[in-house]
Amino acid sequence: MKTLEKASFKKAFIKKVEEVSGEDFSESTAQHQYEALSELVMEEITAEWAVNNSRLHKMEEKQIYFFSIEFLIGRLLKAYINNLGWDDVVPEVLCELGLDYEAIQAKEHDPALGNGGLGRLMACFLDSTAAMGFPGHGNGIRYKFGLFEQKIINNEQVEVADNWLKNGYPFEIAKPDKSVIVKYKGNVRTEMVNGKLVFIHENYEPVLAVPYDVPVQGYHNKTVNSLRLWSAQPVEDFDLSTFNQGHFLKAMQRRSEAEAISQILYPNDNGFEGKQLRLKQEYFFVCAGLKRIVRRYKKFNHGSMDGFSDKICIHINDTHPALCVPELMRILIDEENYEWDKAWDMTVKSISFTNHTVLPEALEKWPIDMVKELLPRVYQIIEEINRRFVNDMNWFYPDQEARNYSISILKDGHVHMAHLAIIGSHSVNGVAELHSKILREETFKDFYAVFPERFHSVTNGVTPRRFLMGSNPQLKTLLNETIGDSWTMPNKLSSLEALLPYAADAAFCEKLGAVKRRNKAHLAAYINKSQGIQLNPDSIFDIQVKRIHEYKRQLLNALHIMYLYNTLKAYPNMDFVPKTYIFAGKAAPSYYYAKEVIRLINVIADKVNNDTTVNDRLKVVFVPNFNVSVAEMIYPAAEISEQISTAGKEASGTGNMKFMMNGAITLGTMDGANVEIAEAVGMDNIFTFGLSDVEVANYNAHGGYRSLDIYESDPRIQEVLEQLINGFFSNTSTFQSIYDSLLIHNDTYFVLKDFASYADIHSASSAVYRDQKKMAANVGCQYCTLRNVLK
Ligand code: 26Q
Repeated sequence: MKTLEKASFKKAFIKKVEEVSGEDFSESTAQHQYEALSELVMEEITAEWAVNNSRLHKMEEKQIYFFSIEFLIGRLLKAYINNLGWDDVVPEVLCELGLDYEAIQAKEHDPALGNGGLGRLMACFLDSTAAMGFPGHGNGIRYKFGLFEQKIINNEQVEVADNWLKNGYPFEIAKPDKSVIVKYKGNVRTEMVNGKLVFIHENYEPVLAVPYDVPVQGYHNKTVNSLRLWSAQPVEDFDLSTFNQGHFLKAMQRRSEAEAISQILYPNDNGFEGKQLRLKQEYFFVCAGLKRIVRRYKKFNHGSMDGFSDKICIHINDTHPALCVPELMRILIDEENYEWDKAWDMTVKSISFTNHTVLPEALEKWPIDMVKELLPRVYQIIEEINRRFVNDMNWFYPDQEARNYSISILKDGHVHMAHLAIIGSHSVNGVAELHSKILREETFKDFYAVFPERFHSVTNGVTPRRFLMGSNPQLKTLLNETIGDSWTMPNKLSSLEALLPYAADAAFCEKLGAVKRRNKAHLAAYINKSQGIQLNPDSIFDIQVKRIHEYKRQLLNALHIMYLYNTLKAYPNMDFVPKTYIFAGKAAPSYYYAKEVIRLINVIADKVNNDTTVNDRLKVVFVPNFNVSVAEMIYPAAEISEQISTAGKEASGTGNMKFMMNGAITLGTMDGANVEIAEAVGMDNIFTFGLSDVEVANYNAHGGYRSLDIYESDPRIQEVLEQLINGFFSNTSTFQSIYDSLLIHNDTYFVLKDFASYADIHSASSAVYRDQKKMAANVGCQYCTLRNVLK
């Protein structure tokens, strides 16, 4: 890496600001400064990017392409500056010029091209891949509108369109010359050509896919990979003057239908929505991405696809890109003239698949008629894949009729995308040990019986560059001063184990506490400024931030706070460790119940925060518009990380890891990657509670448990449930649907069942906190867990 020379950078920056603003430097705004800094960064990166791209074309190394319908990349300016090693010079120069680096960074609209876990995981993988110098690239959609912005109005979530491109985006390069055509609808005709049956897709509706590339810069190395995002456009701009009235309207309709494909990200997380537009999106980036990869490979290999699977990995992130399987088959058979068996072998060798959820309502299945109409040739291929697969199964397992039916791709009028993905991949993985076990033993057990060698477990990881070094610079400095900086190198996070002896070092623990205190004050200042709520930075910051979903059980946390409030009111003089409960997260706009939970949390916050009798001892905050930038501010300020999903439901969780690497203690169920966190830190350094996945499964096998039993036997629960419907927290409204779900619909997510053990573990955690020394040692111990957290 070239080191940045301070004086020349300062000169170049001033010049650039004047270029972008057309004004004297003294007249410039933070927006101008942001644009100038971004341009300077891009100039540096693009030079190296070109070198990387030409190296890539030589195919010396195997290349991986991550296909994902979401990439939740977060802001890039600071990440680029840190990766370039400019983080010592840039802030200093800006400071000398009297500018505010944070304000400049805040001008970057945080791209929200994902919902949560699965989209953010892809962004972390891209970061790690580049940091380790591997050639790996993303392939996705350039949504015009990302995930909605969340406002809280009258305690409720209100969605506002996320027009993230309105001021332009400085970190992308449009490559219209690399556009490709994606074909929808129409019909397939067959013809004999030279004794061979060929398939001709005709009368289709073409859409132009235009790629925009975003550089993915490695950490202190020369690697620059690419995230390619496709934008949908009409194939040609019609010469409107030649159209009569009827054609004009038709032409305009075609235009907006094409543009609609990349117009908006579906805001559902862990929930399937079977809309045709979504299926169009799925085929759109699959078809466009594969076309360019194939074209590039053939150019390298003198026009032949032979050897493709030795050089190219296609990784599909959940089932959303599962059409890669039939689409690659279509290319190999229809366009490259391979025989079926050879094409199938190449396809399966190229493709691998990660599953991210076991919730039945999130598993994708598309009505056969919809797939047939939208993608007639692709559907024929799916049918043939299925026909051959079912034949094979019946041949090898003639006595397994029920199982052979259960694993087919086409059944009950639907295309089952997970089945397509498993059958078409050489590798299938879950995202934590427990989740992979559930895939093998429950969700995909019939596939596991047939293809045991395909199943793997790859526990998720998160990038420490963004979520520790970038978001918590003071902790980074303290760690460097204490054990040196070898842990900052890619794949060397386990060097943090050198901290273990310092868990008993009072001076170190004091410094660690001081860093935490500053991060808490920083978050408190943000909350005070944006929401006008004053927090006590000496209270425990107990934080739950993630999408709002019944299985994640924000409700359990909320009910427990209601109970604590009731206790404080009843026993005003009790010994109580002050607590600040912080929530953030978005609910899918159509998920009524999740939105009711948001409303409940805000209603509780209003009541508790305005009650002067509890004041400094209990505060509740719902931070609006949780996104990557807000997350980066929240994790470093946490002492307790709430990871309280119903056991067996959270595939992995990655927020749990981000909290942990900032020294928060996990309070959670034995679910997802919490299990591995518990193993790494030891049971003394984690607060676990609740039913196990096996206990939950046993109850479910017998129709659930009886929530009324708990209600009848626990007065704390009786009180809070009655408060949901008697207007106690808000005299204008009640929470009947939540009450009903718990008592009438028998509490599917075991909220009441786990309440007592949740309350117990909270009071145990307060007891530890009271003993500050123990707490500090505990925080120190967290670092040994990092061996689990990737690269
Ligand atoms: C499907 C069809 C139509 C519309 C939307 C969807 C859809 C969209 C997003 C279905 C599922 C998702 C997202 C799933 C997800 O993010 N899962 C999370 O993945 C993380 C990374 O592996 C895990 O850590 C989390 O546990 C898991 O919930």
